[in-house]
Amino acid sequence: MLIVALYICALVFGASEATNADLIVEDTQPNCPTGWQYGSAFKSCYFMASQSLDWPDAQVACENIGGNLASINSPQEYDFLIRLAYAANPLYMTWIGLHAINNVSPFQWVDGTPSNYSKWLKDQPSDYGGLCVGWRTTYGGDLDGWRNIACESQQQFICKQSAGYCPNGAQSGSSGSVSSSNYPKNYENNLNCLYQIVVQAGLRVNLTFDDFDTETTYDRLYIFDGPNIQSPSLTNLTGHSPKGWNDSIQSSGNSMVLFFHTDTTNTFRGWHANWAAISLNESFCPNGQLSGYTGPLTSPNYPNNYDNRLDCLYRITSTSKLARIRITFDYFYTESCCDKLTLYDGPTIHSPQITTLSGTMPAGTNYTSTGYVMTLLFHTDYSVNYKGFSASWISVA
Ligand SMILES: [Ca+2]
Ligand SMILES: [Ca+2]
Repeated sequence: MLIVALYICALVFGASEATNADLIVEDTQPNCPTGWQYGSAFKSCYFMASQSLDWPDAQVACENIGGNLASINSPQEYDFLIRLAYAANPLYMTWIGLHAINNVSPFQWVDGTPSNYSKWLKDQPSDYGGLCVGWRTTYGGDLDGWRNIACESQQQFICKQSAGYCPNGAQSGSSGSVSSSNYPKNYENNLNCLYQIVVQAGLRVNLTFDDFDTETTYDRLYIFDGPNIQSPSLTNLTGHSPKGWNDSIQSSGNSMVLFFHTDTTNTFRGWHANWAAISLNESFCPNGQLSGYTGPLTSPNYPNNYDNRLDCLYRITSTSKLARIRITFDYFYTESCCDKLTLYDGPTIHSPQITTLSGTMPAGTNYTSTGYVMTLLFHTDYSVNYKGFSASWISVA
């Protein structure tokens, strides 16, 4: 299992091979939330508020729905917005995002955009005006434009936020990478982005994250084991990965789908992962038929990490039929939820179970069979792997 803040334990089912017919990327992404006006030329969404507030409260109200008081950065944007503002508020001032910190500082946009463009009314800004900027939208001639007025004044206001765009989500081939939009800059609010990765039939998708940083609970990446979001869930991820986090997740078939949802407020850096097609045979078990009087037994690849999706069987048979088998672990470390070593008191996994081990154990922990054969099954799930285990077995009386 992947460990990022929250997860749900996922069921893994066999997935059928994806075909091109399955790979229809639906346009799931409206660019703006409901009620906001999309300005495609400005890659922005705008919301004209009907209530009247002072400037600081208006800014907070915009932040609460995912934006800021609007900046106006070009004559084209001015012309686009004046229709929207005038229609809702033809008689009074409308707050925009321009303000000054104090009497001697310049006017600046609250969203941090540069103030290269301005449309002040005649004789504005005034030394006798306030620190916040209202917009008179009664247009025509010199009638419309900006005026600095007292921030305590109650006005209607206009909010702005970046429009949401999903990256091209359809990927195929033998390797590639996927990330949240804008990565490593913050992703947008209101995203519903679909990513589909398809590799050659007979191969699987191995996805390795090197960064994950989203708003815990509210901004979440869902991962599915198949060609669409109806496929079985592998996991879902939200929150902030630990430093140096680097983990992989594998599909059981030749496709994987990711779906990234963000809510209306608070964005973070997002996530980035590389993917590669891997062979179904890449994970393999060592020869598990062990016999004699004594010998070593380790997890596959030890002391390197074991692979995902293993079911490795070990059968230890003592040469002496009067002996019992004692196994002693000098090292044990597996993913505690999901990667398990089960010991059976006999020749098959249908023999009575001695114990199931996962997580960590003190060196020297040992178990003994009642007869001369012990069977072990090492099962690992689709993600997160550690060093595994190192043990020795010996025939005892
Ligand atoms: Ca959010
Ligand atoms: Ca695991």
